[in-house]
Amino acid sequence: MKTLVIAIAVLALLAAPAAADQCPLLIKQINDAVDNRLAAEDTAGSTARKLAKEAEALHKEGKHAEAIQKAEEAAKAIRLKLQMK
Ligand SMILES: [Cu+2]
Repeated sequence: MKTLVIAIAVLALLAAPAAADQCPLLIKQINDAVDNRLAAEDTAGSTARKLAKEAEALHKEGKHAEAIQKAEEAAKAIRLKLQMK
């Protein structure tokens, strides 16, 4: 049991850096997609940008899982499929 707990902790540590550089990539995809929209300042576009900004803030606070969730929400607003690495 103890071994399992340690194994999970090690996995979490290994997963953290991957998640940490995942968020900016997702946020960039959203902002690029909004930039490429014909009417970039439409409602969906500004919603996506707002959510991407929130994702960035969460990422900076080290809350990567929440940042990714926020990025996914942003992508959904503009029907963008995010490329996970
Ligand atoms: Cu992050």
